[in-house]
Amino acid sequence: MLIKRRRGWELPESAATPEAVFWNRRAVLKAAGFGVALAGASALGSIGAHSEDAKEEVDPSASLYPVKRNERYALDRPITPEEVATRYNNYYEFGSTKGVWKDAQALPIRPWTVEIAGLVEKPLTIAIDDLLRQMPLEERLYRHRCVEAWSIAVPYSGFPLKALVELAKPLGSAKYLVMTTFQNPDVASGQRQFWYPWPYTDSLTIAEATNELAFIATGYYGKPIPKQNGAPLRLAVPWKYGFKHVKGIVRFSFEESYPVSFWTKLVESEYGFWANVNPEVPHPRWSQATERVLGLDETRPTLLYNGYGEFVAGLYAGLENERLFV
Ligand SMILES: Nc1nc2c(c(=O)[nH]1)N[C@H]1C(S)=C(S)[C@@H](COP(=O)(O)O)O[C@H]1N2
Ligand SMILES: [Mo]
Repeated sequence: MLIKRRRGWELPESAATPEAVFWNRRAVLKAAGFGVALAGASALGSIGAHSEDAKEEVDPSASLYPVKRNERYALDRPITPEEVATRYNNYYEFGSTKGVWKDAQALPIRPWTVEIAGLVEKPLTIAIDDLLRQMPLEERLYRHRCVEAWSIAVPYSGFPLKALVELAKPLGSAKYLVMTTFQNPDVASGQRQFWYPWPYTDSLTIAEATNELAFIATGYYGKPIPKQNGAPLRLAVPWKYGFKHVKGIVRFSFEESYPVSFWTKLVESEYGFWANVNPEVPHPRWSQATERVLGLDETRPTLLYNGYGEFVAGLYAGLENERLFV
């Protein structure tokens, strides 16, 4: 199994702010070139960089980052330390504990193809690096609120989901966008647990998918997004609970109706389709009024739509009788 080693060009996080890490990395990469950086990793690492490890380390999208930050999406709290956001994860394909980051390193993320299918003018299968070249990349700071009542605030890089919808050209009959995670039980031990309804899926309405906030994250903290956070691409819809944020996406399918999602299949009473954040609507087993902010020793009041009402509340006008919040 692969063990995470610090790359040669990374400073210890404790020695620098995230921004300093970010700029130092740029400078080192530019001056030294990637090959030298890898040699550094092998010298530092306890495991030699034999060819298999080296392949694993070189993400072909690394040179795309960092990308320019879009300042329209501001935070009301500090950015969560990177070592917290990348070491406390939900990714049931690799187990049900928060420490799945180690096991997630076994997932191969190249080659990786994304299928655009269903009710579209032109179904398409595209390699992730070709898709990245076509999409308008930017960085956004988003809050992320898990239904388990913890939250983080993180810099995602990626592109608006709307850009992918425009590439797909859905037919008028398409009402939902269904996203599906990879299926690879050889490397994802959780997928050998037959009582889970693999593969992981979740869906949005087309109106939600084309809302400006709906984002496909391909980078994290100014670098390619780590495997445990959903590499090479994952959804970010910050007004909804975390379980809607499908990781490791292999398929975007435009449909007239949506399939029952992974979590809804497991516990229908606890995880519905809309899953919008609302402090006043408790989970059947706990309150959603407050959240534990990871990395800060702090509890904060949870905000309606996770604080993104100005962007998304209009999506739900006329749907007041639906189960919008659990
Ligand atoms: N494929 C897949 N996607 C997933 C999950 C999962 O188990 N499998 N967990 C979800 C949940 S509950 C949360 S809170 C977020 C966590 O994202 P993070 O680990 O990057 O913070 O991923 C979501 N996406
Ligand atoms: Mo979650």
